[in-house]
Amino acid sequence: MKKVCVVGLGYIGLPTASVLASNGFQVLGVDVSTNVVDTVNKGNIHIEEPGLHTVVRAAIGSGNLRASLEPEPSDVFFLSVPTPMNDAKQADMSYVQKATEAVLPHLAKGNLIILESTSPPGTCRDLIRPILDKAGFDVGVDIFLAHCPERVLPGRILKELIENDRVIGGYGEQCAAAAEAIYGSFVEGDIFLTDVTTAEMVKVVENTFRDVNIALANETAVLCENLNINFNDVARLANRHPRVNLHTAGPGVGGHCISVDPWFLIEQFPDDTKLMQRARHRNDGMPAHVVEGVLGLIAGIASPKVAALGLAFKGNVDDMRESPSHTVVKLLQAKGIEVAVHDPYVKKSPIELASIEDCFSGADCVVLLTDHNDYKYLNPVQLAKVVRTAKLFDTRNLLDHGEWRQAGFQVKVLGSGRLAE
Ligand code: SAJ
Repeated sequence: MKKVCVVGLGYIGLPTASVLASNGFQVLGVDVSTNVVDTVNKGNIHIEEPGLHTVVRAAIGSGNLRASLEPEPSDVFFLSVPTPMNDAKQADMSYVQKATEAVLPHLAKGNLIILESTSPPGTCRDLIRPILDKAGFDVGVDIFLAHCPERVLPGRILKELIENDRVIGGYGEQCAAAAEAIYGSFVEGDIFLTDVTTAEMVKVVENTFRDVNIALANETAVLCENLNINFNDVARLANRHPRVNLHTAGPGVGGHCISVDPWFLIEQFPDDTKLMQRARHRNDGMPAHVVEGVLGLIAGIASPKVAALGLAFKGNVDDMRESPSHTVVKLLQAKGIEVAVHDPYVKKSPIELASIEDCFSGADCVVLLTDHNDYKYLNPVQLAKVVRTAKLFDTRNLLDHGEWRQAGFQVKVLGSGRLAE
């Protein structure tokens, strides 16, 4: 049975460690947080993800998974640590560097190191390899190094961890083959082998592809508002073309992936990434665009109150990182507007959260910011009785607008110039 050490027990590391453990590997999960280590050792979890608690509990119960603050000698070391962006929009690679240094004293010839963290192209070659070189290892000969970027969607992590295709970049063919043997034991999707830097680029460009396409949707939505037509009609009809797939317009792009990863390329190649930079700015500008729409709806109302629905970066998750909904609320508050915020998923928030009743009570404009499914079941007839002015701005095209109009609401949809269509 192979012994595996997973460094970093976050959204990727913990599911990976527990899936490996349930596939017969003897796994040590390592984290710098005592709270995380204690929680996992009790069979509990510190993050919200459907199905994860069951898998972790079973893995701990089987004795195949343990958590610790320190790595131990192992056959395989996974590095699943954050690669955030600093205020200067540069990748902060200090966690990857520290994780590599932390496993160094436990490495032996023949071991395999797999970087899973999304990283700027060149990280394995220019950051990890020199650390291993300095410690006297010959990478590709007596130590194997591979990059296998995670690709899972929050909310569907366990399913996608097993079903998604994987790209494995090796520091030479032997490294890629060694990593393939590990992933082949639990991945049901296809596995493709390449070199490390190609694998790093594949991951970053996947998220950049998404960012640029969402920016195109958002830009088209703004044009549709000016033309007094509806973006959602345009997208629905354009997408009947076999090679067109307009993405969904909205209040912006959040999360710790799509809004961050393009900067890894922009930072390295500022002159050759103008398209990516324009896309980032378009998406980052959407919260201010939403605020303009809200201001238009409440113009002329004395001491207006806005009811904001949703604070998470996307529907049905509790994650607020880089959330455009949060930015909209902050921008409105900075203008001195009273905003009551509701989110059924977010538990810890820097902004005070209200119950749905308090949120709507006396409101002059309801702005739907996050596409949580729960909001589809709101009763506009009841809510029309408690608001002061019945106005709705749906920035996600989520609600049944006919129903809300019938209940007396004036309805604005992001990407549409028309009111009360
Ligand atoms: N969004 C739109 N319009 C769209 C799609 C998304 O405005 O058409 C917004 C969402 O509301 C959200 C943001 O974009 O604010 C990102 O959401 P998402 O669900 O598209 O993606 P993430 O950030 O949760 O996960 C992404 C995934 N990458 C791709 O789909 C290419 C996931 O597979 C990656 O594993 C993950 O990034 C990651 O960790 O890199």
